[in-house]
Amino acid sequence: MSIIKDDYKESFWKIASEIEKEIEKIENAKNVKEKINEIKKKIETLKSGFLSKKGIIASLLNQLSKLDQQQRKELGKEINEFKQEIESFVKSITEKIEEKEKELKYYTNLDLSVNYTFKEKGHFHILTIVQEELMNVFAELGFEIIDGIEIEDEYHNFEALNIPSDHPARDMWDTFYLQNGILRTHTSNMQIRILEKRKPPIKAISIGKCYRRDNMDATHSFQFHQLEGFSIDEGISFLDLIRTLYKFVGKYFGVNSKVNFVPSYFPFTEPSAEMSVSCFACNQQNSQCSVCKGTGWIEILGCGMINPVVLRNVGIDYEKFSGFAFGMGIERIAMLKYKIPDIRMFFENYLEFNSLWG
Ligand code: FA5
Repeated sequence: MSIIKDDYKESFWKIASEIEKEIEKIENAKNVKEKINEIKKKIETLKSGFLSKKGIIASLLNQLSKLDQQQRKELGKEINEFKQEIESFVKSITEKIEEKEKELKYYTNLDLSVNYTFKEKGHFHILTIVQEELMNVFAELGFEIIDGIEIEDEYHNFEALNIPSDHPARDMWDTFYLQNGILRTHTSNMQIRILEKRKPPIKAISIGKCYRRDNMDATHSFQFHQLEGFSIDEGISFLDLIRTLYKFVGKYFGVNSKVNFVPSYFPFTEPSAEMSVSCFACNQQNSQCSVCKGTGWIEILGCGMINPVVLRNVGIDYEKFSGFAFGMGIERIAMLKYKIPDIRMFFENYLEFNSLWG
């Protein structure tokens, strides 16, 4: 025979497991502090209901006096075991809720504001500064400035520029292929994009990032910036191109700078040339120079007269209009102007380097 009715045990463990569940989900409560207080009250009610002087355990123990010695011994043991279960549950659940309370205090007292006064102002990266300078020079020379896009399709990056898919020039302009296009290899795509919308006379520049499969060295990177410029009108000649580039060099590098033109080849210009500026690192004195590779010259741009095939591709009457175009590497220009010996310095994010232009 047992004087501990199953109902007592059942109702104790029912309330106990409800309290445990509530503690597990306490973080989801709208008001955690209120929830903690609510649970603490439930624990107190449970404790006094079972363990206080007028509680269930006390009343069960009272009933023992009516029984004989043998029954008292057996049932007394049973009641004590139940009492111990209750006490150990109350102890562990109280610890848990106190722990939650401590966490709550810790997080609500956290001061997440930082008392910090910025001593140094931010400033533009040297490549941004150079781009601004170049825009100003070309604006003075009468060029308008038009924004470009970096993710391009093969038609605008190659085909419209007279570089069909089997053309060997594609090898030197190999690039990164994306699901929705390619990363442009040069800013010459903007000649096509702009001329699809605008008709001559037009004189414009466009600046932006380009990407290539090139190996890194002092003057090459797989990611760099170019400035594309072009001018189309009736009667534009190669002389206009040379004059424009000389004016640019004089204004930007100074009138004493040495410039060299060599014939070159681009499918989208005919004739074509490359322009170099004398090497700032060795002043043309070191046959082992790593910057100019001992040539004394640093190539900064490709240029030429726009191929009539390109004009035809964008619906311009190539018998009436002619134009020149050029594409220069912004990093190379910045290296020359600010005597920066290695293109990698632009991208390595060394604060010491970046802050030189602060
Ligand atoms: C071109 O990209 C032609 N689109 C330029 C052009 C435009 C020619 C209009 C005619 C008419 P090229 O691949 O040579 O040409 O690159 C032009 C300039 O970009 C180079 O002179 C150099 O200054 C810079 N450049 C090219 N490849 C790299 C590279 N991997 N890293 C840094 N700069 C580069």
